[in-house]
Amino acid sequence: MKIIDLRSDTVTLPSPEMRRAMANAELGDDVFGEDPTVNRLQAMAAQLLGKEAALLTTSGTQSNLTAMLTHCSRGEEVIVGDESHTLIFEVGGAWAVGGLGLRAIRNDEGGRLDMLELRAAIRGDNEHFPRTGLICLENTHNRCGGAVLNEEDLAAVRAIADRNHLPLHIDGARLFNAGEALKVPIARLAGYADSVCFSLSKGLGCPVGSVLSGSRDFIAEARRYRKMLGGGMRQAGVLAAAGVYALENMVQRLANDHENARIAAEGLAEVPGIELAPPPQTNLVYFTVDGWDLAAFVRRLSEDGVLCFDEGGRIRWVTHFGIQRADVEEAVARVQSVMAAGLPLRRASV
Ligand code: TLP
Repeated sequence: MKIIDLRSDTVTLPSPEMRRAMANAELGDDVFGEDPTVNRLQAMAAQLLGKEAALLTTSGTQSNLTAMLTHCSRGEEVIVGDESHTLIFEVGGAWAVGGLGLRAIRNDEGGRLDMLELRAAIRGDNEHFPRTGLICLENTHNRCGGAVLNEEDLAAVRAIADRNHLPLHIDGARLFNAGEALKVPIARLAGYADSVCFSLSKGLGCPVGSVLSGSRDFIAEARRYRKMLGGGMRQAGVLAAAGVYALENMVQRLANDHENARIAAEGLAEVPGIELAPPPQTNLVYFTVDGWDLAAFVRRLSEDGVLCFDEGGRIRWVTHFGIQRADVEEAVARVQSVMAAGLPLRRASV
């Protein structure tokens, strides 16, 4: 039985061509700034994002924490969405490592910040208050179903940031997916933020890495925090070569992931007892399953070779480089049979 792994786009394995690029990478010591492949990746990323400079980091988590530490001083608050990855899944690094407060305000179902709450959350100049140091957005938004923030959404937050002289950071772990969904170059989306990071290790198919970008001064300072966080990586060109390969070859294919997510969603919507929550905009498909304990449903599906996660009341499927159209069709068929097998029991109990 073929295992269909829909747990995350982080499970992607580097292709033979990407491995070849890694094996042949020209290397140097990146802590001395001497790794030509890292320098090339950073220059490419900065250009794609329309920023002055960029920095290879070990992970999205390290990029976001580095950005927060660089923008803020100890004791300040970072405004984040209450469904944001930074708040929920990054081990509280801002609190623990940075002495920063995370001030959570409501995300709507589209991953946007509630504008009234955002305005109210920005601290006034009063010695009783911590200072607000940064606003963070997430694009695409993981827990809001892979929702895309468009330019209007971004401009609205930028205007508030400007009015309050605050920097804006975008966790763009899946920013290329947003660019693909909106059919705009990612520089247009990045242009609203002072700093932006994107993941190499998700839809782009690299084994490791994330890239943080911003102004030259911001990145110079971010290098120090990356070093503090253990991210000074020496001959990191082995990893950067995968990134260079990905930026040249793996961006176009994200459209397939979105198409496969749409096909999965259409198939799932036909299965009695399954409800999409919400319909997908990119490569993440969330759904609820009527009549099942979700942990039991995930276990049952894994026995049938479909791997996925229960993300707090919803199942998440992620399409990626390792998943073809036939795989999502097969996964839907396996869900259909699990649900059909469950139905007679439920009918009997009515
Ligand atoms: N997300 C992973 C898990 O951590 C949940 C996933 O499977 O989706 N920002 C966003 C929006 C993310 O989705 C992730 C990873 C990160 C940051 C962190 O990236 P890494 O895993 O490289 O630290």
